[in-house]
Amino acid sequence: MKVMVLTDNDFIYNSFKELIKHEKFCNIEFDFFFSWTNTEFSQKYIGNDFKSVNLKQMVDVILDKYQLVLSLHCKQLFPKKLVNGVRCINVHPGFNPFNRGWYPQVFSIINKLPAGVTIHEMDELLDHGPIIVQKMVEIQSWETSYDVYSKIQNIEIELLSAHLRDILDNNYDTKKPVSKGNINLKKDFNVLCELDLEKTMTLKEAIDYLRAMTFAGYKNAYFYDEKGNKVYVEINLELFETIKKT
Ligand code: 0FX
Repeated sequence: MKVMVLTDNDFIYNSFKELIKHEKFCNIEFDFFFSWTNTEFSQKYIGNDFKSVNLKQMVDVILDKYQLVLSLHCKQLFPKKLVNGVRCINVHPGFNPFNRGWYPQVFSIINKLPAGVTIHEMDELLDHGPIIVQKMVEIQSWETSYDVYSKIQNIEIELLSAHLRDILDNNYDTKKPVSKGNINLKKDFNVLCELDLEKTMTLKEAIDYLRAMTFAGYKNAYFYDEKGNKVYVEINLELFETIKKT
């Protein structure tokens, strides 16, 4: 069996390669690809068996060659002909159908909709198809987007370890998402980044907003001061004590 694996995420790429070293995957041929727009990977993985692909241009070749396509954080939209022509499975860092689309945990911290991981069959809509397995992750009051995302990535690998063999064998039941849910796009995230200093909210909402925008390594939230200086904002939260519920 030939499987196409698409990923633009280093952590998942490396963890997945470790996972498939297990003997139960020895009869499967995995080919790895990243998006043609991913310039960082094209420099990093030059001469490697991890190659760039433009899905739109390669649909017929893919349909001819592969029995399964795995999307492990792939930045390209899947063409309709592809999702309708071969079984395509998506590992999504969100709890479908809530906050489908970009950066789910950012929006979950703000709008309190469930966060987690969903592995699902892909259909023509974004992060939408029949659900194979999903796991919710609890967001604690002191956690930033980075903290929640780190937990989510570990759960993605945990679910893949537990279910990959069955997914390859098409040996699973699916359930329909409970509703159409909601979608956030990159532009919605960009809107959140520009802080409106005149906006009124409770301090609790303000802390939630800022921790949703805080992710180590990225400058997200900002404002312009009265002199026109651009100022980046992030928040530091430190857990002092966990109170055990009796
Ligand atoms: O790979 P990924 O975690 O996932 C994103 C989408 O959220 C997901 O729905 C889609 N299926 C996938 C293909 O793309 O994206 P990332 O590695 O660019 O970002 C990871 C996290 O980093 C994100 O959840 C929030 C944070 N981040 C990222 C960027 C680029 C920021 O806080 N600021 C940023 O500018």
